[in-house]
Amino acid sequence: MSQSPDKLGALQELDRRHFLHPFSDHRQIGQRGTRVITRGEGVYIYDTEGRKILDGMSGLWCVSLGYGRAELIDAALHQLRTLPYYNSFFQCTHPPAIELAAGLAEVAPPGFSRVFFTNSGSEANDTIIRMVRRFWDIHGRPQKKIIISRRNAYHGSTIGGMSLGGMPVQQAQGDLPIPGIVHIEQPYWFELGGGMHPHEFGLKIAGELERKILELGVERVAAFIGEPVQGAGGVIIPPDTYWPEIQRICDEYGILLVADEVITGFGRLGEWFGSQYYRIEPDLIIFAKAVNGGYLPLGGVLVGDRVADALVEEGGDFHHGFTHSGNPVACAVGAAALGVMHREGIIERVREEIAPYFAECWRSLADHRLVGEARCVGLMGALELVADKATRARFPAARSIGEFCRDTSIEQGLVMRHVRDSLIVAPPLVVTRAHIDELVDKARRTLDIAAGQA
Ligand code: PXG
Repeated sequence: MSQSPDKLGALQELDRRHFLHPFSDHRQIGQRGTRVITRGEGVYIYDTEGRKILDGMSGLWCVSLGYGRAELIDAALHQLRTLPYYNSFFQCTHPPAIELAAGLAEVAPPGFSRVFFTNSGSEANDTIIRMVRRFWDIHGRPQKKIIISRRNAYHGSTIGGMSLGGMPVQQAQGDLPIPGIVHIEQPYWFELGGGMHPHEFGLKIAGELERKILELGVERVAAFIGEPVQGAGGVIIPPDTYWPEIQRICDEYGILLVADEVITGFGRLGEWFGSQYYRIEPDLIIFAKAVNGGYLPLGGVLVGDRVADALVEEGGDFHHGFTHSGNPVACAVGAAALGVMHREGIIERVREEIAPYFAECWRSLADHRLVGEARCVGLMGALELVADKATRARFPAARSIGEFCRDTSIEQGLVMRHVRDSLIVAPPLVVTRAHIDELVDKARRTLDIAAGQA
């Protein structure tokens, strides 16, 4: 499937001239060119030069069932032929959205029976800003508007999603965050924990939520939002004490708890939802990406009964929705993906077999001289790259060792992503032990090459 150098060059040139890429420095694209991915099969992607690359990031955390799944493709084709589009406004509905909504209610934690569909995680996060504010309005508490989020969170790229996120460099473009969103510290022990035991650190950071609620006044606080494990922020795995304390605080002050499960949903942590892994009981769950194996744009909000009852019984018209809310083709693929997850016991297999094997192999990288920490949970892993293991000192900022490793890794035939000076992976849930061996071998080779240059 490799293409001639001429064809590749022509594609890259058209790309450079016409395609404004998301989250990309276009001058760099112009200088370094792009990798043109043409095909995917199982857990591998192929580029125009015919190179076979293990997809250690599941696309962008979404292709959880691998590429080329006949069940998903057939479901899309069948639905395209039957009814490619109809809306779900104005008392209309259609079978794929109904079937997927019911299927999601079945796998959601207890107390979730309703779903609001969007096309992306970002739109789902914009939706919850309106939904939690609407919830408190319905309860006669219109002054409860503030949503508390965390630094280094990622909740999407729309104005609402980016405001909820906690990445100042990104927020500086477009004068964000919007009013009514405030941020507290993240549970990033390796970076911020110093000499503190992780348990003590988890409690301390969670305690910031309580202090912030008291500072703002509980009568103004509507909700807290967090990713069970921060993904784009660098696979930040909270200490065990963190989520129970956050839950206690949300319960004590009666504020809504929103779990953004765009990455942790649908088996990534070996449970249907990361909330179940951490035993938290959110009021709203954001999903997207792996809901339909990443084959088509689809996201949404699982709406817990506390909020759904208010919206449904007392709320009247909720003036919110998108042309493609519950798109029939995207939903049909979602229903098919749930079917695959059930039939093949994908989630149980992650929990019982593959995640423990991944943990054993991934953590073995901790002995490498560049690795300050090798952490993982479910099928998410991160390596902290350091110049000095004992002091956790980083490399000078001018040398992006993370970016060097990302590029080297692709040359070795493995997609890893870098976040600052860490490397992260989130392979498809269908990886075998042999794939994990390959992933860890290639990651080690990458580290060796980087160490040779360091
Ligand atoms: N919430 C979370 C937790 C996410 O990870 C979104 C919301 C937004 O979803 P949409 O579908 O609007 O993109 C995300 C998306 C990265 C990367 O570099 C991560 C995401 C998106 C793009 C890049 O890791 N996550």
